Amino acid sequence: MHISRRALLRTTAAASGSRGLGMQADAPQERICVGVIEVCLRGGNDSVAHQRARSVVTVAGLLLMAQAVLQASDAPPHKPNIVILYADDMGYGDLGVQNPDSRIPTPHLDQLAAQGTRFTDAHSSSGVCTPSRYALLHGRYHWRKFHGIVDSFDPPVLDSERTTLPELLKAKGYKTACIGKWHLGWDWNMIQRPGAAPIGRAKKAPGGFPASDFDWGKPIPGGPLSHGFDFYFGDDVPNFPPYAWFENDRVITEPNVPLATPESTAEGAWEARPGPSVKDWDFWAVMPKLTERAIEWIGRQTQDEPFFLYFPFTSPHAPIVPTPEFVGKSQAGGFGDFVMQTDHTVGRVLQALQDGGFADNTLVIFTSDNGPEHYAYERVRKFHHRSMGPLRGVKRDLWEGGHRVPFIARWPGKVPAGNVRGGLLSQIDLFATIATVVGADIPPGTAEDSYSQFAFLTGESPSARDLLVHNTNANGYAIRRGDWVLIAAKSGGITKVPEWFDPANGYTSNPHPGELYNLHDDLGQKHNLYAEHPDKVRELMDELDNVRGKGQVR
Ligand SMILES: [Ca+2]
Ligand SMILES: [Ca+2]
Repeated sequence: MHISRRALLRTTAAASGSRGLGMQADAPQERICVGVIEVCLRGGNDSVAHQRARSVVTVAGLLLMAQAVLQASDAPPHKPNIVILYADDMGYGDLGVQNPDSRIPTPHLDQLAAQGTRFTDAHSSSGVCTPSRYALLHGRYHWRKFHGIVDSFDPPVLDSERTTLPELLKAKGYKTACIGKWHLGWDWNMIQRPGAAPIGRAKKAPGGFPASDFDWGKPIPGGPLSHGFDFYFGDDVPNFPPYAWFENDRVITEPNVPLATPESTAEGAWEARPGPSVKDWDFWAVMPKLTERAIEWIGRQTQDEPFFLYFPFTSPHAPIVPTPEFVGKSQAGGFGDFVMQTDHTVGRVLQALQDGGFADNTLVIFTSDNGPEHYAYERVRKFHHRSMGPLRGVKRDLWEGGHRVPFIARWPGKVPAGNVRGGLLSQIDLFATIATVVGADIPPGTAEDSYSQFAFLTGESPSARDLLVHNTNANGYAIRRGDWVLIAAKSGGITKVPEWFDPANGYTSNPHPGELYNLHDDLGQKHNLYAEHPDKVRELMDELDNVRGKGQVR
C-alpha cells in the first residue's frame, strides 16, 4: 500500500501535536483535533491535565493515521514508467548472456538480464521490420492486415480505428515519446507539391524521388503524433529517404540533395535507397544522436507524471556504421562492433533512468524486431559467431532464427531478478500485459491477439499463451502449439542459405511438402518429423486455419 507524502506529513505533525499547535491543518477533522488539544493544555499544568492532554493527542494521532490510510486507499496507485528498447535485426545469439560462444560482449544487456528476467522463447510477429512494429503497437497479428514493409514514402499502416499502445497509456495519464526508427509510414502525399508525380510512379523513376517534389516546410501527418505519441525524434528509417532528422511531424533541415554514400560501411552494403537527403548526411551520427535525445527526454520527465518511452534503435540494422570508439572492439567484425554500440546505448538509457530516480519504478523491456540479416551466415564462417545462436535461420525465415529474439524485462521488486524462463511469449502480448500493469481496460476491437502476460512476467504463473502463428510473406505460415511447430510451406527458409552452410551444420534438404519439429527435442530444427506424424500435421493445420479464420485469438 502506498501512503502519500502529504498524508505522512499530516500524521507526523499530529503525533507531535503537543509541541506543534501552530501547524497548518486544512481538513475539518484536523482542525477539530487541534482545537481539543489546545483546550486541554490550557486547562493547567498539573499532572492530570498533562495526562489527559497526552491521551487526547494519542487519540487525535490515531484518528489522523486512520484518515491517512483512508486517503491512501482512495489515491490512485503510483504508475510505473515504461521503456521499450527495440533493437533492429539483432539475433537471439547476439545477446551475450544467451550465447556461451558469442564473440560480442554485451555487458549492459547482460546486467539488465541479471537485474530482471530473460525470456528464451519470445517472438516478434514477423521476420521483418514494419509488421513486427505494427503487431507490437496494436497487439494484433500483422498478417490479419498485411505482410511486407512500408517502402520509401509509403502511407501509414497503423489503424486509426484501433487503439495503439501509446494511446492506451496516454489515456491513463502517461507522457509518451517515440525516439528512433518509425518505419510505419506517413501521409507523404499531403506535402507533395502540385504537379509532382504520384508516389508510386516516382518510386519507379531512376534515382527515386526528386527532393523538389515535396514541400519540406510543411508538417507531415500520419506519423507518431497521429498515433498517440506526444513527441517524436528520429530519421524515420535509417536506410530510406528522406535522410533527415525529424522532430515531431516536421523535418528539421530540408533534404534538398540526392543521397551520396561515398565511404564504405563497416560490414555489408549500404542498403540505402535513393532519394532526398540533407547535404552531407552523416549515417554514423544516427545512433549517437538518438541516444542523446532519448537521454535528454528522460531527463525532462518528473516523478509526478508517468512516462512511456518507445525507443526503436536503428542498430544493428544496415547500414552497419559503428562509431570509432567501438570499431574493432568485438571479435565479430563491423556488425559485432555495432551490437556493442547498441549495448552501450542500452547502458546509457539505464543510467539516465538511474540518474533521474526512475529506475526503481520503471518497467524496461528489451527485445528485437526480427532475427539477424543474411550477413550472419558469413559471420559464422569468418568469426565463429552465431547471431542466430542455436536456432536455424535468419531474418525473414519461418524457422526460429527469423523471429525468436532476445527478450529481457526488468522491473525492480515485480519482475524476479536473475531469472531465465522458457514459455511462449510474443511481442503482441506487450499490449495486454502493459494494460494490466497500468490498470487499463482494452477498448473493444483492439489488441485482438494479445494475451496479458503480467503473471508470467512477475513469475507467478506460466505463460498465458500456448499457440502462436509465425509469418513473414503472404504465401508462408507456421504455427506453434506447445513444443510442436508446423511450417505449412515447402521450406521455413525465405532468405537464401549459402551452399556451404547446410552440410557444415547438419541440415539436409526437405523432400516433404512441409516441416514439423518438436522444439523441446530439436531446437535447431534439424529433424523434420512431417512424414512421421501425419496426425500432428493435420491437427496443427486445422488450428492454423482456425486462427486465421477466426479473426482473433484472445
Ligand atoms: Ca528489423
Ligand atoms: Ca530516413
